[in-house]
Amino acid sequence: MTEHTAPMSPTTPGEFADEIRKELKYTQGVTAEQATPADVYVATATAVRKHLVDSWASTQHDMVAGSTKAVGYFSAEFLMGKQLLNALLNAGLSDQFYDAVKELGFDVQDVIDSEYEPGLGNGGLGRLAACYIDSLASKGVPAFGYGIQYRYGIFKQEFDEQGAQVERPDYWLANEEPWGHIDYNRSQRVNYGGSVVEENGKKVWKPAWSVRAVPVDYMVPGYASGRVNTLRLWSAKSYDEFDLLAFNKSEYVDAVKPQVAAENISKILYPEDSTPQGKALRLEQQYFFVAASIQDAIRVFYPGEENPDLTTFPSKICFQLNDTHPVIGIPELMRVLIDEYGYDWDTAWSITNKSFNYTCHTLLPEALEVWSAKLIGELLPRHLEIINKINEQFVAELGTKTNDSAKIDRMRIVTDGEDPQVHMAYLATYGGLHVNGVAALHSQLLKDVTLRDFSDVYGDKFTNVTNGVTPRRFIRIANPRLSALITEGLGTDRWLSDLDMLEGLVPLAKDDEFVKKFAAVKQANKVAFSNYAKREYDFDIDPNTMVNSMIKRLHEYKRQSLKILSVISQYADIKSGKVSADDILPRTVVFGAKAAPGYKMAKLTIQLINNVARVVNNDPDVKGKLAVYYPWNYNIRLAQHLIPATDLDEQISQAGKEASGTGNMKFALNGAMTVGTLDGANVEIRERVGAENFFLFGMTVDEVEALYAKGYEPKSYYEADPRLKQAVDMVADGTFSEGDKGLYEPLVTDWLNKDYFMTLADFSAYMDIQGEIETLYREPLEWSRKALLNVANSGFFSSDRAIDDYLRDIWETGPLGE
Ligand code: TH1
Repeated sequence: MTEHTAPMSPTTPGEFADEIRKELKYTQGVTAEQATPADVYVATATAVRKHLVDSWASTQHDMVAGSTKAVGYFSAEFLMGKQLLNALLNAGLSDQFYDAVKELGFDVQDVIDSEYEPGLGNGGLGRLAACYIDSLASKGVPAFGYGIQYRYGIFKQEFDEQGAQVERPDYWLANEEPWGHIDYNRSQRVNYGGSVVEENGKKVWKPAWSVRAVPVDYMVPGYASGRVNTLRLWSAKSYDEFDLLAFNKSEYVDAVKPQVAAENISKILYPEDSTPQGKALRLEQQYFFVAASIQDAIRVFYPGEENPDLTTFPSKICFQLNDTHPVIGIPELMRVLIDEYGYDWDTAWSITNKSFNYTCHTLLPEALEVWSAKLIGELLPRHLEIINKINEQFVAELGTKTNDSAKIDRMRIVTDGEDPQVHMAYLATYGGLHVNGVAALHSQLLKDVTLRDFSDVYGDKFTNVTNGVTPRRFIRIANPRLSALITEGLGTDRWLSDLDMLEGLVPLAKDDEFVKKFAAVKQANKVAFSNYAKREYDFDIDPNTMVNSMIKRLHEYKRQSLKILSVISQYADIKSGKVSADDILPRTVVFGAKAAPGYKMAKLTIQLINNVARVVNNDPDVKGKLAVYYPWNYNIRLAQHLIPATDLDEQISQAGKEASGTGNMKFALNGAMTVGTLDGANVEIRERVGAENFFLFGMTVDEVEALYAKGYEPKSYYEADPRLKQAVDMVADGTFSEGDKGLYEPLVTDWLNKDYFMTLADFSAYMDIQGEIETLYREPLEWSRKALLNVANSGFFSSDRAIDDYLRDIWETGPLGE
């Protein structure tokens, strides 16, 4: 496809209004007069889907008929965000939609707001999967996203009277959900439990129970590609008891028990980020979607074939493992090939090895999934046998490559001893062709530290793909004002599918008039955000202050505590009169973050932030100078509103802990300046936008390592910097807990005695750079010029570029028909 702008559908606004009316009448059963905005939303969604259906069918047809290898993106999370505006944009119906809805007598915002945001992911990893399937479709690469349609997504976050996080279930399917198409006729059986017996010299798995995996299909329309891919999310349903009895030959009551459990499999998303839970249900989920997806891929690419030649499988589709969550797919494909299609071990291994690639998203060793062999054996006995055999083969192979037996021992996929454990990252590294990290620094650290032994032996497998984000959602839809200005500056909107074109804005950074327009866009976005925050949260945000945002999961390594300690210090300085009123740069600090429900320190940090906000915002002494807001339930929608309005973005994790980050990219692309450490993709952002356009502070990875080695004593930093001492003391003395000195005791004790992520060690540097930030902000034109250079030089961080990297270095495929 060579067309660059979204193909404008020939549909006129009047015709589109008629289509919506028709859906209201024939699908919803209401007239336009009776309809609510929610009805209009559903009718519009149904109408848009009809515009996409032909391209969807032809994409699938061309994929199966053609010879272009497809990509199967296996991910336990897809954090899609709302679908309506994205579908309209890619169907070329955005303008028609606005006019049609007005013609029908509705408010466009009300219609858009009627869509409930699906929360089928925790954070960056799930959102990355959503950006990648958008880019795959926009490039015309045949691809499936494969995952789980959880009935409950990430919890809804509320704050109680004390400012503590309360989790509420997110039953997102309570209302009509017009995007997912349930396809009962293409369901798959997924088996669990039981035992393995030998029959005629063959291993035969006799499972104890099974689940029906029903696909729910979501169209993934490409931007300006004419292609529509599929996101296939599996939903667990039980088989009826008759079927079960025939299958299981057990007693009725015993028989239905597991079937109740069956539907639990896709019931809830684990609200964990970076720290896996090791629960049996989680493994059931992982196997559930992976097993269904592998069967599905065989069905799709060998339609109706009894005895398909699966040696061609790796030329039809390759699977990307989004972190370790789908790694059980490796032994599953082995099982399918050997047990169901009769291939010998070596042939099966050769097919499997070519079919998988693995992306690692973390550096925290404790975050690499490890399953007890006992648990795997109970749930998937045949898979445990296969994993053990893979391990034997692996250890033997290692013996030919190294004499270092200690190293071989460290690398075992299945550990030795009483209670053997299975290392999923090791299985993925050995079982697939490529392993990649998600930013240059991260990929380097994977090779040097986390997977060092593996990179010694299998160095060729290791590569980097720096993450990216989709400019359609995160610039075009989130920031229409900036999009219009970019298009004006470049004289075309082709940048939306070729983001490197943003470089064309570099010369315009010298043009004061253009820079002023850019500043005006930011100001208008801040006003819009202030209105949004008023409407949604009843916050009174002053759009004439610097908007300073920190949005991401709440995690100690991300160091929200560093930010809040600095806010406290600033508050103390204003109150004590240490800084004069004229010297204060008015600032609004906005946090957005959910904490895993069982993560005590993270939850206490939330409570601290909320109470700092309460104290600061109610203190007349700092009014107009400093304000702190914590909109609850941070999600994609809030991100889309806040990012375009942000002046200063916080990326302040301890160096060596954030694998990449993707929020950092979204902010840079929307013209925020970043204050950050040399961590994750910050390193590459700074390289590209220029060191002079990035506020760098803090220790490097090497300095962090050296300090750990030397023995880190956080208390010495507390004693050395009076600003830090004062801030910590205020947390301890009850200033933010109505005098209760016990509330934050666990936080204070940790800071002073352990502080594993070295918040205290980086505090002084962080405070010192605030001066630089404020000096620049007082020069609005210079600030905006630098912010514009952030936009102009961040085209690299498009998910389209990331997908190009995957296509070239990992998948070795490309657009359909090329
Ligand atoms: C995140 C990483 O923390 C982040 O740095 C990165 O930008 C993002 O992935 C996308 O690559 C991760 N999210 C999870 C979630 C789970 C387990 C591990 C990670 S790493 C459940």
